[in-house]
Order: sequence, then structure tokens, then C-alpha cells
Amino acid sequence: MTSVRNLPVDALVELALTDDRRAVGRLLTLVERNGPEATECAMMLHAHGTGSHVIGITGAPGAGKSTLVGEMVQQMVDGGSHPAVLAVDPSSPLTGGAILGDRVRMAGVTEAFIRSVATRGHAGGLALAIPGAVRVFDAVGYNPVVIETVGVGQVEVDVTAAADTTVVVVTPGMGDAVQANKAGLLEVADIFVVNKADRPGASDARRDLELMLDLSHMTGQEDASYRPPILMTNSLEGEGHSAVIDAIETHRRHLVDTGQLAKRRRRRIEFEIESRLSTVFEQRMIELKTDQRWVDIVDTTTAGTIAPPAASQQVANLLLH
Ligand SMILES: Nc1nc2c(ncn2[C@@H]2O[C@H](COP(=O)(O)OP(=O)(O)O)[C@@H](O)[C@H]2O)c(=O)[nH]1
Ligand SMILES: [Mg+2]
Repeated sequence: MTSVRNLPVDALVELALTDDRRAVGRLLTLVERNGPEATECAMMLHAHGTGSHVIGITGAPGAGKSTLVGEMVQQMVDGGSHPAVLAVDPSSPLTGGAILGDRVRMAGVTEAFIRSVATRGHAGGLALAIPGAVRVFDAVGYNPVVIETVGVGQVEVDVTAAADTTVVVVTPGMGDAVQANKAGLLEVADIFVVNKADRPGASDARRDLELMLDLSHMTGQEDASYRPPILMTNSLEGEGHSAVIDAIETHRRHLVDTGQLAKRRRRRIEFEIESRLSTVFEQRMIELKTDQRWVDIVDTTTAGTIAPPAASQQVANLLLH
């Protein structure tokens, strides 16, 4: 058995396109590293895009995202789909991945591809790692691609940029709905899930969300014909998940019918290009700082010979050439 580690990228891509799991796993590793091989891989995969639906699942740690995803993936597979999961878990990537992996293995699912990604250690961060991994899954033919991530700060923004449909998971009690609102999740949600519906306060959480949606004119939807549904699930008992899957399909069809799917995908590409450029410039900036020309510019500016805006212009010229 030859190791996929020794294969050149073109052979690896060819093998991955036959849904060889080791080859897919190796491609994901290369993409996460974001070296020259990642670029080569992206170029080769480009021609094989299948347009998979990308679903973002976001919410606070412990909300039950992994459990929910495990349950949903099981149902998707039972329904004949071939889903992939990208679990981005900054708090406990190993545990998070293991919980999801164990559940799915327990259920006997071999049709789904599950991958855990740590948030650290990627050049360019998740903004590049996520679209790269989605491209791999999409080309191989995994559909849908589910991205699980914690809904705080930049990570959440990244996942929203990558997803066609964003599902925000909240739990009963502790003013979760209010927290979600504060975190800006109301604006990015296409679907709300109140998970742990077995706990007291679930209907209060739903009511809070309904009220906030009534008050908010900023639900992120580009037309008034769509209002994010609020669904209840009990992931321990496996209740309510088919309604979530149906709501995701309804939203997908809405995106297609209104032309918003194309717009979202365009925005996704725009975001990736921007993220790549930022990464390139940050890298060049780091390199430039070890260069005598940088020292000279800072020296002349400090001496008062030129003003900082002019110095910035000189630096920009250096970076662009
Ligand atoms: N009571 C109850 N507990 C749940 C439910 N869904 C998940 N949990 C539990 O909540 C904890 C966190 O779940 P996990 O899926 O890891 O949350 P994540 O951090 O959002 O991915 C685990 O102990 C789950 O067993 C639910 O519907 N009801
Ligand atoms: Mg998790």
C-alpha cells in the first residue's frame, strides 16, 4: 500500500476525486497548511466544483452543536445524502471531534466525512482554511458540507462568509437569545434552533427570539419574504431534526428562487480573495521589516525629513513591487 503522503498533488487530487478517504484527508491537511501545495490543489479542484450546499452551524460552546450535527448527518445519510462535516472547535478540538465522531461511528455512518480543524496554526487562519476545505469536499462530491463553529467573534464572521445557510443554535435559559442578539447572530441567522428543548424555558427562548425578530429589521435577509424560522430540538432524544433539515432545504430553495444563492457565493469569493490579499500583505510586511529599506524609511521619517503618510506611500510602493 503506497502512502498518500508521498504522492504529488495531481495524483492526490485524482485519487481524492474517487472519494478515497485517505487522499481526501491528505488534501485537507495540505489545504489547512496553506502552502504552495494548497494553491496547486485549489487550481486543480476548481474545474470539479459541484456546487454543494454549505451549511454553517454556529452557537455558544456547549449549546449542543456537535450533538445536533451528529443527529442531522445521520438523518441526511439515511435520506441518501453524502454529507461532510468540518468541525471548528477552538475550545476542545479533540473532544469536540471525538464526541461527533463517536456518535456517528456508533450510528454506523460511514457515508459521512468528518474533519476537526483547530483554530490555531494556520497561515491566514480560518478565513482561508474553511473555504479551502469546502472546495475539497465540494469537488469530491460531498453534499451538503456542514461547518460547525463557535459563534463568537471573528470565527463566526468567517463561517457566515463561507456558508449558504447559517443555523444559529441557542439553548433555554440564561438569556441565550439576548446573548445571540448581542453577538450579532440575529443578523446572520437564516434558521434558529432552540436545542435542549427538553429543558425548562425552551418556549421562553423561542418567544424571546420571535420578539427580537419582530423588532429587528436587520435579520440579514435581503428581502422581506423570508423570516428565519425558529425550531426546537432535543438532540439527546433525536427529536426535531428532520424539521431542521426541511427548513435548511426550504432556505436553499429560497436562495435559488430569489437569485440570492449566486449573490452569496459571489460574496464568499470576494471574502476569500480579500482574506488572501490580507495574508499576502501581512507576510510581505513581516519580511520587509527585516529589510534595510524599511529601517531607512523609518529613520528619515523619525528625523522629520518626510511625514508618516508619505512614508506609508513609500512602503506601499515597496510592497507592490
Ligand atoms: N439535555 C440536553 N442535553 C444536550 C442536548 N444536546 C446536547 N446536549 C448535551 O450538551 C453537551 C454539549 O454538547 P455538544 O454537542 O458538545 O455542544 P457544542 O459545544 O455546541 O458542540 C453534551 O453533554 C451533550 O450531551 C439536548 O438536546 N438536551
Ligand atoms: Mg462541538
